[in-house]
Amino acid sequence: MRSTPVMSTATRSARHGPKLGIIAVVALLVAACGGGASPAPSFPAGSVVVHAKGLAFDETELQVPAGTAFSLAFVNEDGDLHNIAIRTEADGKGDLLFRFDPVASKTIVVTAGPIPKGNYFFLCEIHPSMHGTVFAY
Ligand SMILES: [Cu+2]
Repeated sequence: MRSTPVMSTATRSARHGPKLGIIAVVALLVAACGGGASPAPSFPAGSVVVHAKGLAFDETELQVPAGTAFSLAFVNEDGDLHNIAIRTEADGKGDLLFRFDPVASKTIVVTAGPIPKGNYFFLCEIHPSMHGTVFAY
């Protein structure tokens, strides 16, 4: 049963290789754009993923590993500049533990930490109304 479809696929690939290649690329693009809820699969394993859209973060609580560097993937779907700064106190106060420069309409992956175990606060430095809590544990 199984050998018949496999053989016919192989035969089609041989005859229409380039065409199938184009179809595969289109399928990947659709997969990348579709859904929206699930993070893109291209980020490093274990990445903390944050989206910014409509002047809001999609996460208000970030759980990050304490005492070790981690990968932070930031997807800014807005044309507005956004960034993330992690501080020891809310409202942009306290010590600055981490930040990256604002980006617009862009996805970046940065290395953050190490941050000691504890509870912290993150915000967009341009739009302080975009904020949330960081749990390093
Ligand atoms: Cu912002």
